[in-house]
Amino acid sequence: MSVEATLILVKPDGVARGLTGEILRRIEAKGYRLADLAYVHADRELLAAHYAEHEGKPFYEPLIEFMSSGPIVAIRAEGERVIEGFRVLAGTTDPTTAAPGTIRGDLGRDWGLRVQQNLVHGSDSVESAERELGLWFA
Ligand code: DAT
Ligand code: MG
Repeated sequence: MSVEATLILVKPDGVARGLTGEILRRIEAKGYRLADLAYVHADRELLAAHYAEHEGKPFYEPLIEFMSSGPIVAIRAEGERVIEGFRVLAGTTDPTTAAPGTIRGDLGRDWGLRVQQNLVHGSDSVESAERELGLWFA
């Protein structure tokens, strides 16, 4: 048994498009528990810490700008292997090629922008989850 906690974000595009409820529904339907939930206007400092691994990449600045463009819904989700499980629910990064049945595959749009506006974030490892939950739910 390996009950884990992960950080899920409904990004500004998801909130603006009115998809928060649909995304929460999919998380709960899978059997994960919504252990904490917050409506956040993220500042640059939080976003820089959150996306530190991507600093210097061509999409970094547009990513930070996009993530600060509107409110985010931050979720602490808990469940058996939820870290990997939510990444599977979310689908791969590029919404055009993300598999149908996933959040990004079903609902994501390719807007032709410099950064993928792909609706959700999910931590990618136990270490990332601990670090990111500490940032968003300090
Ligand atoms: P993920 O969100 O699937 O974990 P990531 O951590 O590699 O993907 O990148 C963080 C975000 O940055 C991603 O959700 C969208 C954006 N991004 C990543 N790679 C990109 C690329 N090649 N072009 C545009 N945006 C990108
Ligand atoms: Mg990532």
